[in-house]
Amino acid sequence: MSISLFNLEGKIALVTGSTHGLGMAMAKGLGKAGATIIVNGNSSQQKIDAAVAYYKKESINAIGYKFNVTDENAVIKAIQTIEKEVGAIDILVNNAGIIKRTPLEDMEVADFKQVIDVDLVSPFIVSKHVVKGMITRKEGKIINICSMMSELGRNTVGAYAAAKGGLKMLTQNMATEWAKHNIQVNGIGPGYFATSQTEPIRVDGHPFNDFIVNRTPAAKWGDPDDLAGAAIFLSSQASDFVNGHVVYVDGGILATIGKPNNEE
Ligand code: GCO
Repeated sequence: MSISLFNLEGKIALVTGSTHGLGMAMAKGLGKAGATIIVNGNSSQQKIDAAVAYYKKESINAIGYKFNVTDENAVIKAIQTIEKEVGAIDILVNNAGIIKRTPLEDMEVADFKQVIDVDLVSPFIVSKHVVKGMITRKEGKIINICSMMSELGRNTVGAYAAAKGGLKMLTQNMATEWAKHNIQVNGIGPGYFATSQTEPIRVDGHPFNDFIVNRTPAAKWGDPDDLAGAAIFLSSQASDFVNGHVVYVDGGILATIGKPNNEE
């Protein structure tokens, strides 16, 4: 098998929310495979600059752009600037996302809408404006970062599950509409990973920590670097006939109904 199938030399990848966590881990993987990384965040320029410095220390070519992925005008402006200053975007990873853990009956409508806005509407907004260039060039890769919650519900994450379930179907529809332009749209569904987002439910002694380790056949939380392979595969020539799939990187958790606590 020629290793060039997975080579991303000369490609430009925009990874939204890539200043930390899973977005940074996937962007690092794409960078190590040769892609130039467009680093995005919306919190502070300082965080973006620190992330760019990290990528460069890893010998990855990276440039940072601060913009809010939920603001269509900001997205249009940012994509125009990126394509002028860096070049055409070959790979888009819609990773930016938030979660709010609240029982649905207690959740404010504004909070529900904000989760939907960031986790579902923004992948539509960014994809809509990046795909125009991909259609012109008849080539492109879009990866939507879905979740276990694209398949399963869990107490207190109803808004997030609704968004991520919708993102799975949006991925299938993007694949349906854009495959004829040689654009492959797929998803990555992370299982439970050790990140700042899961820190509140992972701290030692938290019941959820033991639950996940017991519920996951691999018997551990994922390491963000475990996502790099799926990101490289779905960004490379190796996936040129793969459309509309969500690749779950979850240690087997979705494959099983789990086991009794006292069973090995
Ligand atoms: C939670 C977690 C999950 C994971 C991930 C699973 O509260 O259940 O935050 O949502 O972060 O999305 O795929």
